[in-house]
Amino acid sequence: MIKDLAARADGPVRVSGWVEKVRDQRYVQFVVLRDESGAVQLVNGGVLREPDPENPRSDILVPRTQTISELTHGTFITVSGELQHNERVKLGGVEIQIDEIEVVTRALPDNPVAEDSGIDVRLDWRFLDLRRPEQHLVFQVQTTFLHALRQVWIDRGFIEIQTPKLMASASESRAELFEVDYFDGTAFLAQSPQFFKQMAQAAGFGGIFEVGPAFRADPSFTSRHATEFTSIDTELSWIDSHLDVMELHEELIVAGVAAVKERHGEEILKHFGVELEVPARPFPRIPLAEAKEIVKAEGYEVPRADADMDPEGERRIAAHVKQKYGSDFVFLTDYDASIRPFYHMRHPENPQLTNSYDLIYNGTEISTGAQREHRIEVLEAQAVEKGMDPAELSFYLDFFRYGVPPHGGFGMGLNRVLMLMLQQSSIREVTYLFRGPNRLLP
Ligand code: AMO
Repeated sequence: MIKDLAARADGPVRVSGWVEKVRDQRYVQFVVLRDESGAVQLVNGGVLREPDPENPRSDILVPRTQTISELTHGTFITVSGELQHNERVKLGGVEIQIDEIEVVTRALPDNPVAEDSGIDVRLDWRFLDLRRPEQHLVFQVQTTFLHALRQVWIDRGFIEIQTPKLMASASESRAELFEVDYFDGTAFLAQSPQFFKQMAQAAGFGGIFEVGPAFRADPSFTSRHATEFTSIDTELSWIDSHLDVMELHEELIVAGVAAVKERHGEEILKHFGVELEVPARPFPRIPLAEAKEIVKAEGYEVPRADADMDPEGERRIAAHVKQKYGSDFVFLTDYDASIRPFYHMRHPENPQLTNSYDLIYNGTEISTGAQREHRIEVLEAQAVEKGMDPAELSFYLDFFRYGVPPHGGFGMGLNRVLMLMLQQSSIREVTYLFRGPNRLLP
């Protein structure tokens, strides 16, 4: 790998990578070669443009000179040569004097992605766009973040599950539901593993987690919505209330952000100008009604009093929390039952409210969590109250007819977490292949 070259002694080396730049001068040629680990300068000295009858090697040198002149950006080459340490070389303090060059796969000269290309062009040519070092960093961060979360779950003895993405019913709401032909009938793409992660509680698994795709037929073109996204889900048994879920949530977030900061903090600062902060626990917690009052007092009224926070409200409460408590995270709690799904447990003292929360990160919702209703009679009544047909949900309701412990969990959009952590303008920037209402390719 190119990044290891600086630690090696001078001598023969063989490297492969993409041509980033060619500087073709009269007597010397320079090539910047990049692989996924970094970049190095290649040098072709003693350039001869014409065969020289006085120089017996010129017949070798001339073809190589020409090969290098014709290298296009993005061409993949393998080079053998002499590694030399040279402090004056800005790129890693080493360079390679080329002995032999092999063109492995040639790139067309008209690279469609330029420095200033718009997001749609970049997504059309995502494989070229992803070659940029900052894009590699996004997915290195994602890998580290998920690894840190997995470590927490594994240390706690949680079990990883994979739930089906083809379902016979909706999992969140009838709106935003993708239907697919399924032999002689219809199937629906899973909007969330909600029902199946709760099934694991009825099965006695205790703590479980899943990182997998979720689908929403959401026609909006906002910066935070995709029609397919990666959902981080967890569920655990034997909780007293949603407060236990929130504690696990905090532990996971702190572990994830700390691991990312430790491993990629400097690179994140360099490429995105973001100084990552590991949040202090506990995160501030504000009941939704109070949060609306706070932003109202500061001059912004959330359009509908009986609705969730809107994006502007989220930004404003986050700014308030940042200023007052110095936290990038805030839990909004005590959501009204009218705006929560039927499976959320209601407050023991005030059945108008639910034992649920949203987690806001840098001004945008990243997660919803709750204690679930585990008493079948109550659950059934809540489903009916929401206009649902218990017969259609019988497979799910059956989980609660044979003994199930109190439990709760949350779902968190991985793409949103990355967008907000790296302070990117859209989840398109941090999704490997974005899917939206008008994007199914590549
Ligand atoms: P909810 O519907 O709030 O809750 O989704 C959880 C989180 O998933 C992410 N998310 C999305 N990300 C990108 N594009 C979308 N269209 C999109 N929709 C949702 C968000 C959101 O906070 N079953 C519950 C979770 C639970 O209670 O365990 C659920 O799905 O980050």
